[in-house]
Amino acid sequence: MKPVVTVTNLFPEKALEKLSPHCDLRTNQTDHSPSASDLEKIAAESVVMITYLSDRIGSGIIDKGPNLKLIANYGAGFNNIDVDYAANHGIWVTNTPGVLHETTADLTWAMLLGAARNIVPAERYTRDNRFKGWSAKMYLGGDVYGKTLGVIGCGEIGSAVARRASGFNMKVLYCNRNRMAAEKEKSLNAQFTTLEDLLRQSDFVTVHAPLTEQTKYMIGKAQLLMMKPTAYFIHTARGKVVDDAALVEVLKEGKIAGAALDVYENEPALTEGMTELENLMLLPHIGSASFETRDRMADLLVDNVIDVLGGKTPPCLVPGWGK
Ligand code: 8YV
Repeated sequence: MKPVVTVTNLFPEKALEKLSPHCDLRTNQTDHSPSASDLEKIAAESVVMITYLSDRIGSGIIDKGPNLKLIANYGAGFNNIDVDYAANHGIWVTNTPGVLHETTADLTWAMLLGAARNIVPAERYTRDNRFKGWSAKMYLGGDVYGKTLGVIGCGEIGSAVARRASGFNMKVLYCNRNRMAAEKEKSLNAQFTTLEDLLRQSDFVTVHAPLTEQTKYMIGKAQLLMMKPTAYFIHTARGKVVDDAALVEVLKEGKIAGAALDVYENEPALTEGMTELENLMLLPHIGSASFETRDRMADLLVDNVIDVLGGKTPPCLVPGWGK
């Protein structure tokens, strides 16, 4: 009998083809995440679960999987999984590092430029046939070139965002749990600073910290109010790093110029007031959503699954597993 591998959501065909000779492959080719009780059933029959950020894999689900060997998360983030509980039960947890940072950095820049130059409201205005003549004050935004970029969390994605700033001749500030090596700082032309200094000095603040006990709600009203009134706030990391209600308040009160979000505190639900704000761009968590990157993520994930099915330790164990 081949080991059961279950994919809980849509997965690239090519990767499914690569995986299928190695296992009894069960797929859910819909974009509906399974309910908690369906996840329990999947855990009960699977040796490997291929999961998504929308699947909450806590102790209750893990307890239902006597044969579970691997939870392979399709993404770099893995805060949806109780990693310690899985590790204590001898279950590997993997993610997909090293393959999606450039794509997520591209989206971050699209959001930054879009927020600064009112791209979404201006496009809507034009599409709605409201453009009846040029006006010198129509959709004025903020300059990007030569300004200061503040990167909160300078891992793979934050670094890729910082690297792009040289093309815009920007000063780059960053804060991180650990300071980067001098060589890396030099190559990114980035200066290490405190969160407070970064917030006070930056024209664009972009968040790339993972969601952990330490980073939960690290950006609340007090932090947002440290920002310049002309500054923009970009967030493509994980919802609960930022207090969304506080962000809505400061945007409504005009305390900062604008914001762009790809992730939400209670995803997919939006916080009240968000949709009424013209100075807030809202995207549906598409940081890694390019054809090439989703294929790369799937391919890497499948390699990890094949290794585990072959009795090997997977190469992409999540940081902190078993610590
Ligand atoms: C994925 C992400 O789309 O990698 C991450 O952490 O947020 C996105 O790239 C998501 O994880 C899919 O499960």
